[in-house]
Amino acid sequence: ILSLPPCAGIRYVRLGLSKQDTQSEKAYALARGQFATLGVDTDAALAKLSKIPVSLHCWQGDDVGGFEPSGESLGGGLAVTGNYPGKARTPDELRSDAAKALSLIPGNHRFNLHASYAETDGKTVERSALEPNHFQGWIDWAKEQQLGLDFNPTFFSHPNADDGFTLAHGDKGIREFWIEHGIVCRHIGAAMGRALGSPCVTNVWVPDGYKDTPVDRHGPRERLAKSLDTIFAEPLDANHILDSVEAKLFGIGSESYVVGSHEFYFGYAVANRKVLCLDAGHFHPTEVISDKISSAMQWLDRLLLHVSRGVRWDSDHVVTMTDELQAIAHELVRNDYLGRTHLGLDYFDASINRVAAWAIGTRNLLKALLIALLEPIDTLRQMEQAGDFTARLALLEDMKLMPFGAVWHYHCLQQGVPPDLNWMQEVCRYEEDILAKRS
Ligand code: RNT
Ligand code: ZN
Repeated sequence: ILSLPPCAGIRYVRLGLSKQDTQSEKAYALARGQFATLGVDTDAALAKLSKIPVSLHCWQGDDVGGFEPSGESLGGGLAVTGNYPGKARTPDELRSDAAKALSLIPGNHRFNLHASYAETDGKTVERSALEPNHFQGWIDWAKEQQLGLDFNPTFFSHPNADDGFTLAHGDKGIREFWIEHGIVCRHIGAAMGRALGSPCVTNVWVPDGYKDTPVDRHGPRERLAKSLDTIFAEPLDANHILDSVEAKLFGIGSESYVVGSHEFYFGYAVANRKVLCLDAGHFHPTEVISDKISSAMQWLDRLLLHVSRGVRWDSDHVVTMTDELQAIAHELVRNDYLGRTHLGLDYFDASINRVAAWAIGTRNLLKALLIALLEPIDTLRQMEQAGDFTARLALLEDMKLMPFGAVWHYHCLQQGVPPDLNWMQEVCRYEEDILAKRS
């Protein structure tokens, strides 16, 4: 056992379902019949599912490290735990790992980059001086892989962020450095969107906040608002870039006060017609974003979701098939919000194989969307409108054991992607051939 790679692929291979694959058409036909009885068209659901892009976050592949020559350690109150071998050390390794993950995920997706993943040929380029050409390698790769790109300025892991403040910093010079970073990143995002023919969601998240109780809660928020106004001052083509802003309740080192709170950014996004980013891990543990989506959508044109899984705190665990994940998917489908919602993932787990982490989280989000697309929503609505809450509850519960798995299995095979119990072998092989050889 000790000589096996950590992935223990040999044991997993035995779970392969080659026999069931040959019966998947039959299983799908049965499932299709069962859903049809409820008035649900499985073929239509799969056609819709195959068109929903998910933005895979580059930072799961290297523990939010990035490739700056200075190699600053992770800051901004973000923490990645674990030391699973094989983390990507170069942009090429990260691209190769991401391509492997994408080959295990049905559909056409996007890739979400941070400014700290610039390719500068080993030269130090200040964050305030980054240019689109520092991301040409990513743009070329995205073209080749037929991916859209999304982008984020990096307001952490930098000496100018060491005292916990960036855009809300009390020092004008430091504030201006970060404002400049925000401005150059919008141009980079727009260049990505132009090159790839698909708007690049460029998301601003800053860590600014205090560990302990401040006496001035107003000043930093006023400074943040002004900094954002300056960053967003130049109008850019919405066909190339969509600006979004992301709130947080607290972080490590900003337990008592976060400048960019939910109320702050909700107001900012409404007042300035920005995209609001809701991160599932950024609220009180009993608060859920699934209940915020339909409120936010009354006032906003578009949302960005950072689909994540908080465990006790904003721990960014791999997305699993939780009630909340399903609730999020139901909200998007039931209310027809998919066209106005950008789906991104945001978690970082270094204790497991990182390619598997991408595949597990993305596949789960797609499965949750599939479950939502297979809901007999018209029937449920009629029950609700008629005040028949007993029937509504009964049908919602009866739906839970419907044969979603057969539909998903068929979908994976149709899309040329290994189905459940078959994809992990690919990860194991990749680990043995590629990841295990990295020091
Ligand atoms: C941090 C935010 C933010 C980051 C990424 C790396 O709490 O969730 O989205 O996770 O920008
Ligand atoms: Zn996030």
